[in-house]
Amino acid sequence: MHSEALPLTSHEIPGSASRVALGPRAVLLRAFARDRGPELVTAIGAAAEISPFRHMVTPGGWRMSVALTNCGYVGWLTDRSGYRYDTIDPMTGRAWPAIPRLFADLAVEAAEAAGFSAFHPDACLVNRYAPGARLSLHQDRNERDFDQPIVSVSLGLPAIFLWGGMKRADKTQRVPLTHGDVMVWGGPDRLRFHGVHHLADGKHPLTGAYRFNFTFRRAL
Ligand code: MD3
Ligand code: FE
Repeated sequence: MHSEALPLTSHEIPGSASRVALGPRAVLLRAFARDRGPELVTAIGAAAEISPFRHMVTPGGWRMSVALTNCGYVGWLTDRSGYRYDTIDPMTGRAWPAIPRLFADLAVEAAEAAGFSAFHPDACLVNRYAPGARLSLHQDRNERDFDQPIVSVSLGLPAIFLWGGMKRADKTQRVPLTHGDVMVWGGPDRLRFHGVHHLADGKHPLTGAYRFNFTFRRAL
């Protein structure tokens, strides 16, 4: 008995998810999480039953078009008094849900694939984009240790990620992100300005009219 060898697509060949170097310590692992998509979407739904998605307000008084929630020991927040991490979800008055094992495994595997060993995230910020939602250029600097990388996972509808420089006015590069793409950022790239272009209309088989992005961080 023998079976015909089927040609494997790139994401089925172990370790061959295509890599794009976006900077000295910034790497895009195309489709790295694609096979885990269904379970990841289910886990996001379970976390959102404990801490629902909500639109937060920036210190300047703007309602964010992106809805967010968190899992982990601490969650990222914004309100009129500023940006910060907190162990308590202000909407429920209780702890955020734990980071699901499936999420943690993925974060550690992706960090290792990008050359960061011993990544122990204590926060996972989950962003939900509906068509029209966007994230303006910003830096992530509410974490204590900028030597720890950030791992981000994109699921569902595609988006254009805007990747800038060390100054807000620096030219941005447009990077298309699709379902299952994972990015890892560290070292000198950790403080780059970045954002997400307005999400286009669409329907994704797993997430419907949404894009989800979750970012694992070491906040404390
Ligand atoms: C580069 N999220 O939550 S993920 C954010 O798609 C955020 O929802 C975007 O920016 C999103 O803060 C982009 C990729 C990402 C995340 C954090 C970074 C890139 C980063 C921190 C430093 C540099
Ligand atoms: Fe960010």
